[in-house]
Amino acid sequence: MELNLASEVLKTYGFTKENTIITQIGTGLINRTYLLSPLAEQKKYILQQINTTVFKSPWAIAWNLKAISDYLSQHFPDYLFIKPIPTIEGEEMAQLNEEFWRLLPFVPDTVSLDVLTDSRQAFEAAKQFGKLSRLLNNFDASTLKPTIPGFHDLAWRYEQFIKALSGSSESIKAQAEAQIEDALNHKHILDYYISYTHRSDFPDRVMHHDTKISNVLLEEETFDGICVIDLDTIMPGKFISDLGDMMRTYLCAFSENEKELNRIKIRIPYFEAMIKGYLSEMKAILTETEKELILFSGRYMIYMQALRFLTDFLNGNPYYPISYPIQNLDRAKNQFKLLNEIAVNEKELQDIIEENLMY
Ligand code: GN1
Ligand code: MG
Repeated sequence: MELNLASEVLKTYGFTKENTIITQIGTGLINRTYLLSPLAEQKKYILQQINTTVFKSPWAIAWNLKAISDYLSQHFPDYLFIKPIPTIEGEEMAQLNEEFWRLLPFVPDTVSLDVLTDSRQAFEAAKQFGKLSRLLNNFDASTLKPTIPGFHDLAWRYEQFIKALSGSSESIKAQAEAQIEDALNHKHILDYYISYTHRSDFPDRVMHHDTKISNVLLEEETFDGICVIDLDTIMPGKFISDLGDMMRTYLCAFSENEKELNRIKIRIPYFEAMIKGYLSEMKAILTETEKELILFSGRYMIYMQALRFLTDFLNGNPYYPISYPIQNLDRAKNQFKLLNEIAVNEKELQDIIEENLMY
């Protein structure tokens, strides 16, 4: 972080550059995150710059977090909700010129993982995300603001893809020919989704919208789930967003960046643990329609992410940072392979779901 800016931001929170150690942490693609260790305190903090290209109205994030945190502290005072620490002037965020920063408490004795190495981690993480939605079941989701309009709207993502397709050059399209075909061939996922959206028992709920494993803090020795973090995309959505993104990111031992496609396989025990963890919180409140869509949630999120990577590639990579030119195309390939793995294992996965819905 630029030195001048650093001291301005720190001052807003009552720290100085001289008495605070700052180190960059985190692996997210969107926000920049720093660990702040004031020399005079045991406590540490997380300082994060909000990416305003992605989050065009940062105050919407602050609004949502305040509304949810007020509700939770009134109804579930023991729940650990990581809300921003106000500036010394009492603001929810620090605004410096066009930049937005916020300070969060660092939760000691916890770890955040980048990959799951044990199915129990899938159980613990899924339980944490399920718990957040369960505690907010009676909270009026419509009072929240969309922090990214259309974020998990598959119809909009598909439209963006079609638009990118018509705007890209023949040579780019030739490079992505197979993935474009995959995207078009899987449009039935969108049609299926649309056929459900008007059902009255497919409610908007409060969703986290970014349920990857690094967004759950686990106790560092026992690996018990402690809390969820990265709350910028908490907003109204369908339950398929959270469960689906867990399927997308927990089931394979390799991430969306893996290029060796025969490594993209589904770990069935992780699926089972994830379903058990999520249902341990959500089974009692999911509607019949939602229960029907459990496995579909994975298809929905994996397809959407494949479309997003492919669209970004066709557009010249304005959104997802890349370390080589065709990385977003490779990521799309990876996601289409994962989508195919869901289809290959469908029967077994659906049996697991049904078994766990029964008891
Ligand atoms: C982005 O920055 P990160 O890694 O938390 C993206 C998610 C994608 C993910 C894919 C705001 O999340 O929706 O699933 O990349 N977040 C936003 O890696 O676009
Ligand atoms: Mg995120």
